[in-house]
Amino acid sequence: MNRKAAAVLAICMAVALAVAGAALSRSSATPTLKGVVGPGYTISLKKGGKKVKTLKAGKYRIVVSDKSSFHNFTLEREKPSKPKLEKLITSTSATTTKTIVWTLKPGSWRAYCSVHEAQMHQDFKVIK
Ligand SMILES: [Cu+2]
Repeated sequence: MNRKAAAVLAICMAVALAVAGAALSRSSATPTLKGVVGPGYTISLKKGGKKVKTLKAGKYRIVVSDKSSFHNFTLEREKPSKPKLEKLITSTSATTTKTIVWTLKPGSWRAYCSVHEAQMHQDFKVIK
């Protein structure tokens, strides 16, 4: 085989591998968490209809339905606090549904509205 043919073959194999890899990662389902904030002073994060208390560390699809224009939905790892893992998923003024995919690492986590955190929060653990 000449060098050019070898290079073409190598490229074809790389493409085939990439396609197979994408198909694999799609078939291994990412679990979905559902967050709801508002319209009142309530916030929740659920998995399969149940309030999240403990999760296995890993990648999650997080779908947040923000039903209020004066609350937000924030997800943060509180312990350990470093490195900082915090995400404002829906902003305060927005009334929207937003989906993110995020890797949750082990620790103590909190879903909360940063404007009214004292009354609007849900704590949960992420374990290895
Ligand atoms: Cu709020």
